[in-house]
Amino acid sequence: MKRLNDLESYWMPFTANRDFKKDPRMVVAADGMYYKSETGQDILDSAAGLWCVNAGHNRPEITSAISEQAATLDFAPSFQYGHPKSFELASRVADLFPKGLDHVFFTNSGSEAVDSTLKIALAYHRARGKGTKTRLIGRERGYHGVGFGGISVGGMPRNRQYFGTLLTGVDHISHTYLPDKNKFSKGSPEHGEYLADTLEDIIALHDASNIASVIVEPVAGSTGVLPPPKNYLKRLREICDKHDILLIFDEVITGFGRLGKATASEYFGVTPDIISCAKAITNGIIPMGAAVVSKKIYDTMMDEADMPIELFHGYTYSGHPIASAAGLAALDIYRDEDLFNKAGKTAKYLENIVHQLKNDKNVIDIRNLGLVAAIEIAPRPGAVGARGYEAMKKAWHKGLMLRVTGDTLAFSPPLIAENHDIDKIFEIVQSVLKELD
Ligand code: PXG
Repeated sequence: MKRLNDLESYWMPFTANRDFKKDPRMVVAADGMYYKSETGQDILDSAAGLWCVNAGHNRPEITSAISEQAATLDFAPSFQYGHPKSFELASRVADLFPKGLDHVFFTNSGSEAVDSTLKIALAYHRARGKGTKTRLIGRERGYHGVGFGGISVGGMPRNRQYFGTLLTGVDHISHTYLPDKNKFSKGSPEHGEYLADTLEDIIALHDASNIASVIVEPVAGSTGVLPPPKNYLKRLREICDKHDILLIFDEVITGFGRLGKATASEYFGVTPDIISCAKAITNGIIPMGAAVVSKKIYDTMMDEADMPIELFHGYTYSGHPIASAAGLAALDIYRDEDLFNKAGKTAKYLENIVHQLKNDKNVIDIRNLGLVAAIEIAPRPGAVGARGYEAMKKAWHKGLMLRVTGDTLAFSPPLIAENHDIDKIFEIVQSVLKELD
C-alpha cells in the first residue's frame, strides 16, 4: 500500500519535482511579511508569494469577509444569474483602473484573463465587421500564463517548445532587453524606444487589416524583470492607434500597486484597450483574474454582436462570490492604508539598496522599477540557471523566500514592506551571493 502523504502524488507546477521532494521547502503558515516553515523557521517573503500578496499575509479583514461570504452565499451560477458582490467588485475595479476602461470580465487566473483578452479582441473586430483582423501579436520574452493563447503570444521558449504547434496566426515583436546599452539602469532604461517600431515591420509583413491585437506586459516580469525603455509604451500605443489594432496590457503582476499606482498604465500614462489582471485583485488569497475592457469594445459588443448572448465565453467560477468578497476586502485595504503610495515611496529605497550590490560576486546586471527589482547573475558555463537555482535554495535555508527565474533573482515584496524589511532581504541576498561559486 502507498504511504499517505509521501510527497509523490502531487505533481508540482513549474518545479523541479524530484529535487524538491528530496529536500522540501514547505510552508505551513504566514503572517505579514513572513512565512513559517514546517520546521518553525521564519521565512521573509521577498516575492509577495508569487507577486500576489500585496497587502501582506493573513489579513483578518479579508479572511473574515471570506468566511462571512461562504456562510451566506457559497456559490452563484455565473451564467444567466448574478449576485451583488461581483457587480460591486467590477465597479470598484473599473473605478480604480484608467478612465475609459469601464467593463470587467471575471476569470479565475491570469492565464484565463489573458486568453479572455485575446478572445474579446477577436470577437470585437468580428462584431464591427472587420472579421479579417485575426492575427494576434505578442512579444519575445513575454509571459502571458500557460493557456494555449497565452503561450502562443508569449515569448519564453521553454514555455512553448514542448507543446506542439500552438495557435496559428501569431507573431512577435522584439523584446526590449539591451544589456550592452542599458546595464544597471535605474527605472526605465534610456535606450530601446525604437524597438516599438518592430511592430511596424510586422504590420508591413501581414497588413493591419489582418491584425487584431498586440499584447505586452508593461514591465516584463517572469522573464526576469524588464522595465520598458523610456517612451516605448507610448510609441506602441501610437502605432496601434494608427493601424486600428487593439493594445492589451497584461498587468497580472503590475496591477494593484506594484509600481506605486493602481496600474502600470496609470504609472506610464498610456492607456491600452484591454488590461488583464489577477493575483493581487484578491491579495492572492483566492484565485481570481479579470479582463478589463474599454467602453468602445463593450458598447460595440452590446450593439453589434449576436443576440441574445453577446460573448460566448465565460467560466463556472467567473465572479465567484467568495473571490468577489475577498476582492472587495483587498481593495478596501489598499485604499484605507494608501498602500500604492506607500509602495511608491519604498520603491525609491529599494532602488538605492539593490543597486548597492552592483559589485558583488557574479552580478552582471541590476534592474528595478516600482517595488520590483532583479539581480542578474552570470550563468555558470554550460549550466544556465544552475547558479540561480542554488541561490534560491541557499536563501531558503537562511530564512528568505526568493523568486528565481533562470539566473535572475527577482524581488517583489508585499507593498506593506518597511525599509528594514528591504534591508534584511538584501543582507540575506548578499550573504547568498558570497557563498555562490
Ligand atoms: N500574465 C502575466 C504577466 C503573469 O506574470 C500570468 C499572466 C498567468 O497568471 P496565472 O494566474 O495563470 O499563473 C502571469 C503569472 C514569476 C511568476 O515568479 C510569475 C507568474 C506566475 C508564477 C510565477 O515569474 N505570473
